[in-house]
Amino acid sequence: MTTPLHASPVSTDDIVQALTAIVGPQACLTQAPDLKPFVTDYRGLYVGQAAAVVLPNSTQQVSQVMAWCHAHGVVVVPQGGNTSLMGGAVPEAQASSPAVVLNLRRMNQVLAVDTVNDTLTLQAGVTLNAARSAAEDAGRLFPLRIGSEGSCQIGGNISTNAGGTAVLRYGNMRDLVLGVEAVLPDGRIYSGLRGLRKDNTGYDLKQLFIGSEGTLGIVTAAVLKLMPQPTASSVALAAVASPAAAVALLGEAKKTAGQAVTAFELISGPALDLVLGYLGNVKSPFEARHDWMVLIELTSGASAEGLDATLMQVLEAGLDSGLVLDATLAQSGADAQTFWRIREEISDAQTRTGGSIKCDVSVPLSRIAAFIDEATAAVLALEPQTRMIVYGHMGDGNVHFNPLRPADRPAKDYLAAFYEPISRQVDSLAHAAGGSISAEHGVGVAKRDDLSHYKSDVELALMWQIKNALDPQGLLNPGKVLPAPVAAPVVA
Ligand code: 2HG
Ligand code: ZN
Repeated sequence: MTTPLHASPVSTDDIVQALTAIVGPQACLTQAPDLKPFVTDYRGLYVGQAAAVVLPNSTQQVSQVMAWCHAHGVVVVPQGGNTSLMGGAVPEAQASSPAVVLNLRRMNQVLAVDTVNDTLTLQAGVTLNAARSAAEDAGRLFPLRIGSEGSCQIGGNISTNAGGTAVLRYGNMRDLVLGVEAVLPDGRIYSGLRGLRKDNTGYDLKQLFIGSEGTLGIVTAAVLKLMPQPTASSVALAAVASPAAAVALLGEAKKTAGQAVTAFELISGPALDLVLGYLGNVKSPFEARHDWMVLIELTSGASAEGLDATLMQVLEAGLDSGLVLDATLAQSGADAQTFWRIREEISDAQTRTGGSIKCDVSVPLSRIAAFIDEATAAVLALEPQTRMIVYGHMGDGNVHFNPLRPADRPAKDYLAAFYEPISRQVDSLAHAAGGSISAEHGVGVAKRDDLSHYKSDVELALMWQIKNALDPQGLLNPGKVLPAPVAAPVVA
């Protein structure tokens, strides 16, 4: 367990005075109404407390804030766009000492675009949308694609190793980062802004800051990989016979279209019903109601007609073999956008409805269909009226398995009765199938204690050893990711 070195914490006034001297009065917020959006998570489920919010405008300022907080035993919670679904970016509610939220949004400069090296160098507070636009302006693609791209920031994408809808083709954020600059808990700056695709000079230190959710350092800038921009895309929605049929169809698509398969998203019947009800003005692309659908996107540098023909070939083979029950190919960019809108608004439709139990699991593709069947049966055995909102990035093995309250049951009652048993069942079935209980949303507070059931003692001890090596006082984003430490050190 980490112990703050400072027995008597400094007062809020001391903190505000010192941090104002570093970032300036406009960039040090202290009034309750100003603090509120920074201490409340995106869904309003986690509300913490902070002495101040600082908005530094340079790596030097971040470094000075961290050095001061380190010297005075003050907790710092790094924050980007505050779009975490796991409560990872807001301070704890029951903190024993005042925390400072350090939000990176003023550090929003694109620093360099190199179209020979195919790299984009930017500050951590650039939104994903702005990063994608900067790439596009240079005739390149930055391929990370997630629903919150208008507000989430590159620093947050890095520290949570964000995934999304194009992982099948391009990988997670970890696969897209070449270099990182990060400020350590004691204020030192790790300068790793290198744009190299090969660098075997010992430990790959940037990986410490990717996916560690701001518990080891604060990412302040990065060098990202750029890709060639596809010139054509083809999108279809297909109703499939079952999750197993969806997996088989993915195999067909990969066989026929190879690398061009960019996205392969699963949508359950109840998920489609929910999102269409929420969108109101969008019609179902199918005449009949189906239990399972997939959205398939192919992209390439070839011609649009050629790509449509390839996707038709996949769908026709699926229809012939009975995997596909019905299919519709987008006839225009507008159609494709509507198909994507249907998929991307499912999450908000759930948030708006309230009372969904979010299980963001991944399972090897070879076992994912059996997992979905088993987990569905287990949930319905607990509450047969549950709406099975099951969707997500099936192409990379990631399913958002989000059982939703029955329509006539208040969210509070449903969550009180079923949150624990349902998430435990779903997570343990995913784990038993060789899967992960958090595929792309991270751990934050929401899944922190669950890690102790699903990680080995060795894994947990190593995580604590790394945390203690970088942040021995436990001042950086405390209460996130790491469950209470194992009692005794693990001896090999
Ligand atoms: C998505 O894929 C996001 O839409 C959100 O990862 C998933 O809300 C969710 O569970
Ligand atoms: Zn997702």
